[in-house]
Amino acid sequence: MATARPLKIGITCYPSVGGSGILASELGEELAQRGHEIHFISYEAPFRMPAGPNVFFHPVQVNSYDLFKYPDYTLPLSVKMAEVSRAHRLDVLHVHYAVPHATAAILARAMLHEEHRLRIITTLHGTDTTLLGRDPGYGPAIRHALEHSDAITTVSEFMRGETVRLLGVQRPIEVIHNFFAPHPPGRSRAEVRRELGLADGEALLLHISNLRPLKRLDLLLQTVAQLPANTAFKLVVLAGGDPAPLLAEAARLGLAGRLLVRERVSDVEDFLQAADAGLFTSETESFCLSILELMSFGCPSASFAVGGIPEVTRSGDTGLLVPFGDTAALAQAVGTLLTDPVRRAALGRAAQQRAGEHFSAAVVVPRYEALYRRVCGI
Ligand code: GMT
Repeated sequence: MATARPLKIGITCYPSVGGSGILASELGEELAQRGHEIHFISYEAPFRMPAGPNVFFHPVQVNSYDLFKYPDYTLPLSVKMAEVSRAHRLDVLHVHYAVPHATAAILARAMLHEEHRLRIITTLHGTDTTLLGRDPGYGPAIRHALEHSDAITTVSEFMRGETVRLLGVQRPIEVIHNFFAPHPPGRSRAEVRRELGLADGEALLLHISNLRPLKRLDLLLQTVAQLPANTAFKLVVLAGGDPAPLLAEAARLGLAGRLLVRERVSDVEDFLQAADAGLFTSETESFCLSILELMSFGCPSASFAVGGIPEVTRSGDTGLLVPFGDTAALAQAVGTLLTDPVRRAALGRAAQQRAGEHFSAAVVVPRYEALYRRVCGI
């Protein structure tokens, strides 16, 4: 039987630290390992962009002009998308996060006319629907780009529902959950804990995020402040944004001694394997990749049950979820994770198993490959 030919796939994402860029980079890495040719198109190489003989990066150059009050990225991006698609005969352009990537892709396809039939897949990741989808200055453009994409995917059922509700999209939307394919940690658990200055018996409570307002770091600190004073732990925050306000607020609450912040961490697996529990306090999350990352290392998290999080982790089975805003209940959940090693281990084992069964590269990446082949008819 003839084997299907490898595909030429363009990927556009935000290159900075953030779940959609991380997912897109890991997808590119997995697809390249499966023999496909991957072309990343963005203003910078993605934060976790893989290296390899069949991985290419095409930077988008944005020039600045005095006549513009606001620099424009959409047009140079669309020109680069068309150029790369034409030069490399891309089968598919897979854009992660609709704004402005999906609109630029539709424009690129229009610029190619009949000379090259480019298929566009748009994956919605979160605030491209839940925040910008509500904005009258963006909503109609997002809806237009979705209606003209060859396929739309969302990273959770929650996101699919929000996309229909907020944008009125009538076309089929396929839910393809996120995956995580951990790289082997570079350092041992003991080395990481030593580097962080953790004492023997002190638990590591991990929070990973870009620190934007919707992560509700006020509630994170309020939760930590409610833990009994004799709980031995440090809160380690891997920050993808400016940590100054968090540090200031922690100092104000007398929590400075509890908090350790690390910025632009690329060896995330080192910290994931060293963590005892995760803590997340977002007011919304389409998925929450960080909870999955911790699950992959057998580490349970405590979180508010918002957005797509209950699709990722099952409360009482693979983690602990409480209603949004109830910091007392969340503190109690975190306290259980930090002080009950038997419960923590049981939740962690179930979390790792769930991550492997539902959210591994082996399960998820073939679904994207099947989608690419379906829209291309090959
Ligand atoms: O939509 C965003 O806020 C940005 C995006 C990102 O780039 O980090 O985050 C979203 O995508 C991630 C990957 O699919 C999800 O794990 C996050 O839950 C989601 N963020 C929100 O929904 C707030």
